[in-house]
Amino acid sequence: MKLYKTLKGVFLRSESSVYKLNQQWDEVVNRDGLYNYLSAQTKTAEKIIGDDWQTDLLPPIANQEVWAAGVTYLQSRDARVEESQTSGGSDLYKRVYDAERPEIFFKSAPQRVVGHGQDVAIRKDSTWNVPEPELTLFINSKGSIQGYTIGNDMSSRSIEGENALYLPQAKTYDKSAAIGPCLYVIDSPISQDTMISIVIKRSDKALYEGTTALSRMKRSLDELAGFLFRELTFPSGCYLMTGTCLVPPNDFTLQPGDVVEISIDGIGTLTNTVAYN
Ligand code: DO4
Ligand code: MG
Repeated sequence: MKLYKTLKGVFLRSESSVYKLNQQWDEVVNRDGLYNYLSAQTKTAEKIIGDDWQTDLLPPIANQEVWAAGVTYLQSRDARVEESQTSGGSDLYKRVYDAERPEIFFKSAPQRVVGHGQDVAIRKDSTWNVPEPELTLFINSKGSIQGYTIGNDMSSRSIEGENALYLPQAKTYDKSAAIGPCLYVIDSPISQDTMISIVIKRSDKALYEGTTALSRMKRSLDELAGFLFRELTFPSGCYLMTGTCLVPPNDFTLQPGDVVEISIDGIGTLTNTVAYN
């Protein structure tokens, strides 16, 4: 089951049909048993014919903050150890990978988030910029994972590598977080065999491609959600990006006009073009 937010409202797509839900986003998503609720909606909601509902797609978000976990895969740890050699920060990444407590940081307020088909941004004061493809959890206000989406944790590696204390500037700026195209709701936890892939294109040519399996993550999804909710409340639920495993080579940096396509099994593809703010 997939939930979409558009300028015309909230739409539910089942295997066979599309339905319009006459409720606001937060009211639909923030509940226990979201899958069962949506299944029930397919019996009563208005069925939509045609594809017009898909125009004016918005990110699947209303009052949810976006948070992110980091250094959850070995590849991310190794890339950051290398990038922070000269700043003396390398040890931090080794330690956090092994520690009981994960790295979790605030990524974006909802109004800064972009969706499928919209531009993501690179900072003008950064020389090394990458996308980070991440399975992203939707967690309801009670702390229960109710759905999944695709996230792009756009990052400045030059700013992060200069000093680990610059992390908020490397990670949080207008249009640095993309999620979408939908909220994917299933009746059991997402499979560990789920594949995550990325293609970065310049002038229609693939410059970098990578694929990984969710099973390579060091931590469990419940563990990450549990740490986030330890001392924080989210009245409308929240999103949590779960970290990247796919890191382009060190000589690669994004340029305006590049197109980033991130695909996750079951959810679909999130496509964004890179631009300056
Ligand atoms: O500590 C740096 C950020 C890590 C991150 O965003 C990731 O591993 O995905
Ligand atoms: Mg990340």
